[in-house]
Amino acid sequence: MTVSALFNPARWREVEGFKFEDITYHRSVEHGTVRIAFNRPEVRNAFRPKTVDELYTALEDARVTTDVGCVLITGNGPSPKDSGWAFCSGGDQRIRGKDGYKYEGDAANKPDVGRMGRLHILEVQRLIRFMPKIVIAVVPGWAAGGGHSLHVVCDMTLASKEHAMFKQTDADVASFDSGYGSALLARQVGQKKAREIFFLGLEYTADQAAAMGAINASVPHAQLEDTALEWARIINDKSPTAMRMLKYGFNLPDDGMVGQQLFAGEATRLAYGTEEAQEGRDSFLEKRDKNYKRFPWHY
Ligand code: S0N
Repeated sequence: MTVSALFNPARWREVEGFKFEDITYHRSVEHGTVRIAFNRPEVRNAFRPKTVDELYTALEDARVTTDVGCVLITGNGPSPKDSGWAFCSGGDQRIRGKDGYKYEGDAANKPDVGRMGRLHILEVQRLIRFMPKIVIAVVPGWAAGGGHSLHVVCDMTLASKEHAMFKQTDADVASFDSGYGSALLARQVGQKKAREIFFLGLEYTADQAAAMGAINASVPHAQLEDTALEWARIINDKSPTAMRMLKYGFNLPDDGMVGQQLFAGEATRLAYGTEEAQEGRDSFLEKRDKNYKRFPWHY
């Protein structure tokens, strides 16, 4: 089965143990990189609840796999209908219920209300944001609506020079991201530009997006995935601890106390490895006075 016209099967193997329908999930045969791809090209890779569940599952697997340092999120294509390319066109508008729940088919197929009564694409956004791995959006075509917001929340974005298009349609369909999708975008491209993107809903090419700092690079379409894999190789050669501290450091000013919590948690974890921390633990366990005198107050 052809995964995508840009996918090179010699460089990937399918990750075992999952039965996904709306996404594909592969691991590089060369380094600690996974490729997670929307696989609904006939609807410009719009996501339905099942898609989001699968995306979350794959991302969580990448998060807890200790020899994975980089995650590529992309969209398979082109569309069999019209050869159009997409990263993701956001929430599937065909199944958006007026009660806020999303389901397909008749009422009997409606999933458990408690489980689905939420916009769980936002949980995916938080997982991307908080996971201590570097996540790259690899955009081969349209990034629209919630798909646009997903690329915004990724650590970096590479896009097809010929086919990638960026458009924020949220206000057209009355389904809006007033969180990371807009506020973080404003941090990236500036307040005026971010407001233009949302308030006018204009279409931007990869070159235009790169010029405004919304993406890292506009890459010839045929080289998009190879370039992403090369960037991922470079990332995987770096110090994992340095990379996670850098990611959390970049996040911190915009993530409030949650950002501080993540950064501080990492600092505590690192401190646990010191003799000083071991003295604290051992003095308690040995029921003796603590003695930190041999540890300098570094300047
Ligand atoms: C992406 C666009 C600009 C591409 O235009 P183009 O190339 O002209 O292709 P089309 O002919 O328009 O599309 C090809 C086929 O794909 C279907 N399709 C495309 N996008 C969607 C979609 N999002 N949902 C369902 N179907 C889609 C087309 O209908 C067409 O099908 P056929 O061939 O059968 O006619 C253009 O397609 C476009 O503008 N798409 C819609 C983009 C959009 O508005 N997305 C939703 C925006 N909102 C969100 O994503 C929010 C996400 C979310 O879950 C959420 C979060 C917070 C609050 C609420 C929600 C929520 O939505 O519930």
